[in-house]
Amino acid sequence: MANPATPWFGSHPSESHIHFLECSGNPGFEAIKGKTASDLVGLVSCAEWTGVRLATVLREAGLKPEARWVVAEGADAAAMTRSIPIEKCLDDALLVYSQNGERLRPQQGYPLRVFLPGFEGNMSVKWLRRLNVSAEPAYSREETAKYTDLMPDGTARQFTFVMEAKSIITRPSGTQRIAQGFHEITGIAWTGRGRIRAVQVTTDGGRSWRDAALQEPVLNRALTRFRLPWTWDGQPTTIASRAIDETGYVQPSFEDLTAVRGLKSFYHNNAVVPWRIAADGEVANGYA
Ligand SMILES: Nc1nc2c(c(=O)[nH]1)N[C@H]1C(S)=C(S)[C@@H](COP(=O)(O)O)O[C@H]1N2
Ligand SMILES: [Mo]
Repeated sequence: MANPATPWFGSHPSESHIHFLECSGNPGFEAIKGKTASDLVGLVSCAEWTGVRLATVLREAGLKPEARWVVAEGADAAAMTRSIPIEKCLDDALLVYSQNGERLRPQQGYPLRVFLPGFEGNMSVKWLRRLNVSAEPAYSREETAKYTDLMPDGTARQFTFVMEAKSIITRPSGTQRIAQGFHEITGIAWTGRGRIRAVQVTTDGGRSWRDAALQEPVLNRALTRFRLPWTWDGQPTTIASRAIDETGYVQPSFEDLTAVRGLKSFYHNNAVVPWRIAADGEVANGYA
């Protein structure tokens, strides 16, 4: 890339979109023992990203018919390398140079990074220095030894790009303490497949679920706040939320997720997080 002080992208049409960015190791499968909401889903953020569509740049360069993957390489010591399917590259993939209205910060990939809405955070390669169009993926470290999902039968799922629907109650949540009486339960939900359609909340350990109110605007692939009024009667109970996205997909319980995935994998744990509320109002992780 030329001198970053004279951005080449000045002549290209730019777009701004609000999207979440989530590490697929958020929180892993062992880390469900975390105490706070941040321990459990702290590796997610949401920002307004500004940049040029990758499709614009690829079309300008010219794609051969056999082009199936774009391999993005970062300029860090690890030369972080990920293969992106051409369908995503020609869809909503961005080359971003700005986050929340200011130039990318050094830690976020200055001067330029890839941004792939809804895909695992690892693929949004920072400090981008090379894009290589190819017929095959690169099979880099980050898509073989790392960022694959070991299944119970010993095979591994590869190229699990999309971050599935997830939600968590942030108040009341782990290490907080509540008093008997009125509370507004609130939290965040998101999905890599589009918009959140609904968030259901249980206050009786999963026996019944009620629809929470979603805060507008509910944006595509963005954090969505939900709220539900609740009066705690002082009896020990468990509260939890589950997200439903616009495809109809329902966020699974940890039991349902691990029935399919087993306990050997690390990435892509989007299970429901239950918070246990004790008689003294102490809120703790329902798994731990
Ligand atoms: N070049 C490069 N890009 C990278 C990484 C990296 O180590 N090197 N880390 C990835 C991972 S694992 C994640 S989760 C996101 C985090 O982006 P953020 O620091 O802007 O939150 O960047 C991704 N892009
Ligand atoms: Mo990550």
